[in-house]
Amino acid sequence: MDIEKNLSQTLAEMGTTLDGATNAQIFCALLRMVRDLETEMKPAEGNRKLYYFSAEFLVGRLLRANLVNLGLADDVERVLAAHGTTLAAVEDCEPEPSLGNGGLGRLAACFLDSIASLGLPGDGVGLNYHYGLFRQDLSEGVQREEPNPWIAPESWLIDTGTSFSVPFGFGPLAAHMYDIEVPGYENGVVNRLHLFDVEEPSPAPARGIAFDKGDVRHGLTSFLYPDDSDDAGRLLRVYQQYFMVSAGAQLILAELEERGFAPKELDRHVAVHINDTHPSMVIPELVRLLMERGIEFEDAAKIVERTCGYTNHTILAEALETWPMGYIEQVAPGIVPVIYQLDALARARTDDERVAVIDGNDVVHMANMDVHFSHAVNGVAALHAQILVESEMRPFAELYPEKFSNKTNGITFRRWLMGCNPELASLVTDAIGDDWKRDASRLEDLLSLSGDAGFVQRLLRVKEGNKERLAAWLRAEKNVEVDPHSIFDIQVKRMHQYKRQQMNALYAIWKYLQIKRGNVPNRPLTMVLGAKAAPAYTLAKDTIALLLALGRLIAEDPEVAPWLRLVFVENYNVTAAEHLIPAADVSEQISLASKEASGTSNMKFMANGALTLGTLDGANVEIAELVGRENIYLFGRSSEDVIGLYDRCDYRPWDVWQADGELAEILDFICSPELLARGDAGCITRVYRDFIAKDYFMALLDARDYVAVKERCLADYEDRAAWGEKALVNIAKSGFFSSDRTIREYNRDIWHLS
Ligand code: F58
Repeated sequence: MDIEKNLSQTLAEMGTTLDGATNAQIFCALLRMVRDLETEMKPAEGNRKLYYFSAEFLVGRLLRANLVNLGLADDVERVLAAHGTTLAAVEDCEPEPSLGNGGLGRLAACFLDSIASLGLPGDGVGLNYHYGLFRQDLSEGVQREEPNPWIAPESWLIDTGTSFSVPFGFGPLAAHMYDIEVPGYENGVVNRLHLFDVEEPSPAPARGIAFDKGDVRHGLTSFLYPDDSDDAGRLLRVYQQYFMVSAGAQLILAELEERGFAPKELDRHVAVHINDTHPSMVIPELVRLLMERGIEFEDAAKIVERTCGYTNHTILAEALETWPMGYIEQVAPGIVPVIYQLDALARARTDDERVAVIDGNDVVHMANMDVHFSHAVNGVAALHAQILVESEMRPFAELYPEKFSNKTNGITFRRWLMGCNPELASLVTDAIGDDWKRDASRLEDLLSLSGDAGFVQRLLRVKEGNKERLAAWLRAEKNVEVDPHSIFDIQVKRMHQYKRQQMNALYAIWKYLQIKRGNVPNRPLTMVLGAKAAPAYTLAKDTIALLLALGRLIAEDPEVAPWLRLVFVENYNVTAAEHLIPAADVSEQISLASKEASGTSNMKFMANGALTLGTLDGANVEIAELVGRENIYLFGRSSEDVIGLYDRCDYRPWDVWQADGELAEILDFICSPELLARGDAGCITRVYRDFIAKDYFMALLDARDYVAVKERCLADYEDRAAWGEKALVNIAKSGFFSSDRTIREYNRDIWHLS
């Protein structure tokens, strides 16, 4: 197509020209062009259709992703260059959809991309949050949460004009359906992400994210994960969940009928996937709707079990949702009798109380309901699936061994290599051709360039360019200066104690003290962290305060600042990740072994040529197997050791603090006057106390090994040729982590779409 002509026409309608238009106007013209093209494309077809239910779809900005998949990104870039702008500048006018939180939501977005790219019939089902996950403000040295409005007058949302009536306890509420189109990679397919919304949404609160949680009719789709520290907040989450699944289930049955099939044929023509426990009520809702259509309870339950699959994303017991039956009675009385019947059915299969759907306190265990009434249950990395089967879900795995499997997570290389690192993508293509764009496993062809000093040099130069660009972006967007010649050591992910950003803080203190003593490194180090903390998670917010204070202390110390920087990137999101990941030298994946189900940033960093510094946790285990021990920096206790320590209640941080003088010095520095003076002393002191009194995720246990291995890693950086070789192996082996591979496995073992 003639892109220049198309854009010029649209811009003329807007009263301007390609040369005279602002980037914002060009963005609108491109948005309209893409939407027009996609309206003419068709969804994938097949005998069975997948509905992927998820509370989050962290899709990221969509302009570039759509252009890449339509095969137009390079042409658009050329046209824009001829008119004095760039795609990067234009896409900066696109607000990032605020529809997700972390890995779980980003995984769902990668999956939609792969499902469409593989030409499989499958749509996403979620909610259209207006102010989404909060925007993070760090200007006062602590995290403050602000609304994150992202829906502009012209956006990717398509009003379908369709709505479904959701039968809440207080009466029916219309769920209006908006769609975002999901094009496959150069295959003419467009699937859909369906986002349900209330008809009259509340305006954003003037400041902060506190709002009237009782005003469900208007506020239901305001925020993702409304504060659940009180009953109103918890109830609102149940309202959100039932709204999503009831509307989604009605959509499924309407489309089934349109396709000419009877409700009893649901399992033959539909696959439903439950992404974590937020959509679990789709099970009783589908049973209820089938019963309304004349199917007996037992048959309906069987049909639904054969239709549904469930993915678990965590072994942290506190993260497995449970809801008091009283809440469900208030929100969704229609499914209450169904849940009691499902509980009875499960009890007929086993008398093991540990796996009951409803416990003795009349509390519903969502994951338990999922496992009993899905035909497939999976973990998200080999180690995680093994821990599920051997310990966390052992009674279930004994009851239903055939249901359990692993599906190691993946990422879409369209966004996480072609989109965010075009320089590396073209270097790779120049070297091995472009088959890897359709089949990421072909990246292994790069191994034939191992030992080619010229190629390795070019690889290193791409990284240098990306570091320069990141430095410019940080200056422009976040008002932060970094030295592009320093080592970029990056940890970006949700803020959580198990991910151990607090251990990274200990390293920063150790390094600071080393430099103060005259032990300056070979080369400056830039530590970058980015993370949002859940609004009610005090210790996570405290850790942010500690890192901010440390960053200030280091920056203000003229002896240390030339050698060390600690940058905390405000409001970490997909867009920030797209700038940070291509520029990373070291990828921090330092969770306590056994606690990170998989991780997916580890895969993105690897594909972009960063070396992993990590524990043998989640998918790090598979990364280590793929690249070999010489191409990864591993440290810390094994998952077996950690599980043993928990089982025997055999870890006392106080003892570590008493026995290890050097570590005690680092820890005590947290409460030093110079650090306390540079941040919120209350928050910082709480982190200190937690380290010594609790340290539930054993940061002190692994801290020494962490510091030692990190130092070895940073020293290795100086042999640039050897480092480049390691990066090459990492990129070459990253193809395993394509979400296309993951989706093929889901389809082969669970969905059977074609
Ligand atoms: C993440 N979970 C896992 N949860 O932590 C990560 O290991 C895994 O790679 C990823 O899922 C994809 O499988 C995750 O992101 C959440 O964000 C929770 C959602 C509900 C509220 C608490 C956080």
